[in-house]
Amino acid sequence: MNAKPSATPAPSELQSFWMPFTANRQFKANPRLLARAQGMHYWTADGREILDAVAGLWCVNAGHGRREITEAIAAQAATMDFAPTFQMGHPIAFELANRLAAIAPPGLDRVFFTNSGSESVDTALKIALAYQRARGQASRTRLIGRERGYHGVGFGGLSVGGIVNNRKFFAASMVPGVDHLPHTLSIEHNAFSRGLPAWGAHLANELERLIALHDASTIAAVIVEPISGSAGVLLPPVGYLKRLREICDKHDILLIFDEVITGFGRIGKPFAAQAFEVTPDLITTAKGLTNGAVPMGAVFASRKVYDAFMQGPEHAIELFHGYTYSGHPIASAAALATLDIYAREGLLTRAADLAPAMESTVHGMKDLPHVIDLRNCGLIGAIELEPRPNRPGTRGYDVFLKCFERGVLVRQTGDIIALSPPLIVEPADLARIAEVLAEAIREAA
Ligand code: PXG
Repeated sequence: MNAKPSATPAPSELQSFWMPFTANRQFKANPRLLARAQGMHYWTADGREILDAVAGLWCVNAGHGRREITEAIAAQAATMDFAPTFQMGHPIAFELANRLAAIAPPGLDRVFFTNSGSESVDTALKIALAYQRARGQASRTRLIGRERGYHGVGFGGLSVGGIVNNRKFFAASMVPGVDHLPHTLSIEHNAFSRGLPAWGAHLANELERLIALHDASTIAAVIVEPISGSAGVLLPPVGYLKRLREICDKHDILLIFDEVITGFGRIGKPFAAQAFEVTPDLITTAKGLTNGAVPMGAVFASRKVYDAFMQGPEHAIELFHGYTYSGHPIASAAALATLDIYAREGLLTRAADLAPAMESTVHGMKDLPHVIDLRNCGLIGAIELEPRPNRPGTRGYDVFLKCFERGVLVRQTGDIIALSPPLIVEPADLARIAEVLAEAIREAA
């Protein structure tokens, strides 16, 4: 029942779609159109096969075109297309929440559904603020994010995020009372580290400095990505996340892990919280939840957080927050089918088995021209290139383009190339990615 790929549109037919995070004029003058996908591959509108080294956009963890997911979507659409979850419910959303609770870190078994990572982040921040108020600590209104953090594009996520281009146009509209930890990338100390870098756990102590400045009684929550993806794969130094947890505990501050990228098996456990053995109070997810097939996000909350809301008169709504499509039946069906595949094929832990192959793939690029750092963890990799004088980002873009022309899709952020292949990737695919990337890097020298 595969839909027919649509014919290649003429340039004049590309004008209406205002594309997200894209150089629209450059793209529309020279479009790269994907028309079909299966397994590890895309096919372009003109029929070229492209090896997907980024799981779409860090989301297609079980590979493309999984029949069980598409069938579940079709069956659910035919059975019940939509049903509200405001003062109503449908069994499949409850079933999904239970299934998610079963793979979550211990205690994080309350699940709030959203439609994207950005919505998950804004939901988690709102839960954190409302939680403090619910437990009688209404002065705790401050949120702490991190430089170079990416938490989506809602005003909350932008405010705690730390990517300057995303923030500067909206500078006057940031959520007030936000401060930022320093990021954890240090090429000076950690270049070419394999896995988590050894230097930098002390950077977590900057949280103590912010607490000393603002006072703990004003701080609601700290939010970080266990591994920053969008900013170019920034890894947590060994011991860093544990230290953040200790400081949050000491000062009774909530810790939120944004696992939109690391969730659902990316680094060898269902969640990074489990891989790094640090349990936050809230976890934000999206992407891999439905294998990217239908938009959906989920926020996992601890019992402590959830129970703080479950007081007062029983007829009262406890949290004034939610989306028309929270727990959408079709998204729920897609997520359940996705979790079945993850379980049957062992995909939530497969990245641990493949991590050594990924590590050698990435670190095999050490001697290529202009490579200034290589980073890896689980099935995430990054190649950082030296920027061209006065033209930052152009070398990275050239490498991205040359890879695409040679049939491999990578993700580029400035002069950093990120890799996050579907978790079904085989060593032969990794070898092909490495070969094409090496050629592209040499050519872009
Ligand atoms: N948090 C994190 C950690 C993310 O990585 C979001 C929130 C927002 O999710 P939505 O679903 O609202 O886009 C993200 C999204 C990239 C890239 O190339 C990464 C994301 C999105 C697009 C591109 O690194 N992450």
